[in-house]
Amino acid sequence: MKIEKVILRRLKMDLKFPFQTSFGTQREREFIITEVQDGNDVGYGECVVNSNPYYNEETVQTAWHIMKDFLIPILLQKEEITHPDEINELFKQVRRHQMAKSALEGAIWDLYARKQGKTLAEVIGGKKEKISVGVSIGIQETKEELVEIVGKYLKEGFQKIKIKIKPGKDIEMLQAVRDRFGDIPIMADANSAYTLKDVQLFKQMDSLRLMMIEQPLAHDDIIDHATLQKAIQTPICLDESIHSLEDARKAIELGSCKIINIKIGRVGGITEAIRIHNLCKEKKIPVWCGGMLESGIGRAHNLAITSLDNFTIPGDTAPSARYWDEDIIRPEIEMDTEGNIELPKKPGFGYEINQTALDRYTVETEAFSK
Ligand code: OSB
Ligand code: MG
Repeated sequence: MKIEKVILRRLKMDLKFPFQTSFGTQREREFIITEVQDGNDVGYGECVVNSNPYYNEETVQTAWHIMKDFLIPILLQKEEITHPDEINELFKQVRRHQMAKSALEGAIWDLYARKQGKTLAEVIGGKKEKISVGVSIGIQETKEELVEIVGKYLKEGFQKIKIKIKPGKDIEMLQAVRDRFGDIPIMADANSAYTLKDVQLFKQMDSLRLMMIEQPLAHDDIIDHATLQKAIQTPICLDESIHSLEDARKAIELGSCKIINIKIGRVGGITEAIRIHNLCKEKKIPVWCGGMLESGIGRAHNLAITSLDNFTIPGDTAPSARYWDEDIIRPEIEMDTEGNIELPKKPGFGYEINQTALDRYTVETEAFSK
C-alpha cells in the first residue's frame, strides 16, 4: 500500500438520548472520520475522541492537530506499507495521542482488508460469525427511571446491562435493578469517580453479585486498584488506565484487575488491541470491547475485533439505532432479539458509506496529499 491522500472530516451528530457519566452529560457527538486513499482503493477509520478532555486528555482539536502536523506527513512520506502492523512502529516517535493514531491506523487496516477482498475480521484473525452485545446505560435521575430503561433493554435482548454510577448514585440504584430483575448480568462503570476511601462501599457492593466494576478509581492508577481488588470479591475491570500492551502487562502482574475493557482508540489502534487480547488470553484474563458512542464506522471496527476468541464477555457494541436517528453506514448495524450482531461479509469494515448522511453531518473537511 502507498498512502497518496488522506481526508479528515469533522462530524457532529445528535445522540438520541442525553448520556450521563460521572464526568458529565453528553447530548451530541463530535468526532473525526478518516479516509485514506491508495489509487482507487479507500479505507475508513473513526477517531473516537470527544470535544472535551474529560474521558481522556485528547480532544477533537488535539487529534486533528496531531494527525495533520505529525501523523499524516509520516504516512504520506512512506514509500510502501506492506502490512498495517507497521503503522504502530511508524507512529512510535509521537508520544501517546492514542486516539489520533488509532483513527489513521484503523483506516489503513480497512484499506488493507479491502485490497485483499477480505473482511476486517478475517484479516485480524477473528473466527466468530456473530458476537454478543451489551448496553451501557447512563446515570438516571431516579431508581424508577433506571429500572424502566433496564426493562426496555432486556426486552430488546441485550446480553449485558452496564450501569454508570457515581457517588450518591450507586449501590441503591444497582440494588433496585437487582431486586426487580433477579439474576441478570449486571455490571457498573464508575469512570474513576471513587478513591480508596470508598473501600467499605465496594465491600457492600459485593453482595450485588455484579459481573464486574469498571474503572472505580483514578484514570491513571493501577496501584490502588490492586489494593481494592484484594479487598473485594467483585472483579475489577480496567478501562481508562490501559493505553498499551505494557499497561496491560503491568496491571495483570500487579493484580489490578481480573478483566480488561479493550477500546481500539484508547490503546492506539487495532494492532495494539490484538496484542492486548493475546496477552490477556495467555493470562486467562477475559476481555470485552468497550464503546465510545461511535458512529457506524467505528462500531464496525469494534465488531471486527470482537470476533477474536478471548472477547468472551458481551461488549458495549450496541446497534446503530440505540444512538442515532440515521447512521453514516448502510445497512445500519442491527441486533437480533437474542442480543447478537452478525458480522458483515463485505470486504473491509463490511458496510457501505451512507454518503448523504456523512455529508450532512460533516462540519469541516481537509484533504492532504504529498
Ligand atoms: O467509560 O466506557 C466508557 C462512552 C463514552 C466514554 C466512555 C465510556 C462510554 C460508554 C458508552 O460507556 C459505550 C457505548 O455505548 O458506546
Ligand atoms: Mg468505561
